[in-house]
Amino acid sequence: MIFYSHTESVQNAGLSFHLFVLLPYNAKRPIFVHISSYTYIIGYLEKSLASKLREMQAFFGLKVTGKLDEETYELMQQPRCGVPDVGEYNFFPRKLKWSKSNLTYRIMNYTPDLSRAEVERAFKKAFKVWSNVTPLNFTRIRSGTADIMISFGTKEHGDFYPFDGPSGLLAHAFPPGPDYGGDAHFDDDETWSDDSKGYNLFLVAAHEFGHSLGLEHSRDPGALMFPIYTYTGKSGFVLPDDDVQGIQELYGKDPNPKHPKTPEKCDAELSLDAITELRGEMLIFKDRFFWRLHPQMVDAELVLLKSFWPELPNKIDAAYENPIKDLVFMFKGKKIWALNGYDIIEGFPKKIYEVGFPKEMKRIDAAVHVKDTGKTLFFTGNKFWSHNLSRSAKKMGRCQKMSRLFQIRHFVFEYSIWSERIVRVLHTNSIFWC
Ligand SMILES: [Ca+2]
Ligand SMILES: [Ca+2]
Ligand SMILES: [Zn+2]
Ligand SMILES: [Zn+2]
Repeated sequence: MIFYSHTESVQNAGLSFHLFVLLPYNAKRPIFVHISSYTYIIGYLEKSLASKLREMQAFFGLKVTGKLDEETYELMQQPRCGVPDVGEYNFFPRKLKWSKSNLTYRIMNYTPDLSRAEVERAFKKAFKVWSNVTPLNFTRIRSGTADIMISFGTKEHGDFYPFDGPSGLLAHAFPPGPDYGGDAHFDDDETWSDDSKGYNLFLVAAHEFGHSLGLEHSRDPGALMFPIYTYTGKSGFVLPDDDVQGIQELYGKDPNPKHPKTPEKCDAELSLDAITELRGEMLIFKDRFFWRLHPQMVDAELVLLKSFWPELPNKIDAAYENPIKDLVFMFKGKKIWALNGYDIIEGFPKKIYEVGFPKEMKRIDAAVHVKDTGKTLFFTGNKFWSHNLSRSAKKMGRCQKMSRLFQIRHFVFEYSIWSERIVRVLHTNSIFWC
């Protein structure tokens, strides 16, 4: 036996462990051994073939025989990832993960099957699969040591996990750690493609990088981390939920998701885009949605804005109702829409300067129609206008400075137009009875 290399030193339950890779002369695979300052060896030896087969059969939901029966043999012939499904890494009770969120990768060499640009695009896209749903960022470096070193190789390629010629094992990757931790290797005896021919490099890479980030194989046949290769189509790859759950368990969610979230009405951080009444109901706008709140109902109904008004933009700036005319006005940027129920009134959208606002005005922050006076108040920045849109479009009311308080998020200010002061400050959620 020889010690191959010292790969990492980790803190676990207050003890410092060193991980060594032990190589018997006849071993096809390294055996991992724990050595701590207290015990020389907390042992682990290569399992017998029968027990390996039993684990594999259990993993794939086959009949557990411990024998190389036809079903198991067929499964082993399928193109697959070379990372063991159950085995060496499971010896460690902890989850391996990177302790930083900015990771680097380097492409060490290229396959002759694709152009360099295609290879780079496939890897970039594969990293994006994971950075889209986590706080992780990946940067490509062209020299030096990256966290994730990517290479193509055939047969024995320097890590004692030899590849096997065409098909069978396609690739493998090491879990997070120093040295070869995180590194991903691709079998260049395969034909790599950017479509359905041979093996799709992007798909295999996205799977392998899952291992590079600390994910193990999934038993979910729909998951990207399922060990058997399945081509899932040319366009629009969507990371399955099982993988999203897995990676977010390790790294948490993306703080700035590009995937739109559905707002939660009782979220303490809730801020709203606009509120208006419509034929006795209150409509509360947020992003792509609005809540309908009927005066007799406690529970607000959440609806997609486009399901009511497909032509309207999402995330509107302001809205108000003129109940006498049965019209709702909505604002976004320099545009204004007038709506009668589901219908947009002819001639709209108009530009806000066409209805009397200054040309340089970029947007309206909020609007409220006061029934008792028939006037509408428009707020923008720290100013507000009192105005009657539908009567005299060109005649603007006086412009006044208002309290800066109106700009604080998460709160609603109840302002009395009679006493001209704020009478109540409420949490935004209070309109939903949270
Ligand atoms: Ca192979
Ligand atoms: Ca590495
Ligand atoms: Zn794998
Ligand atoms: Zn390798």
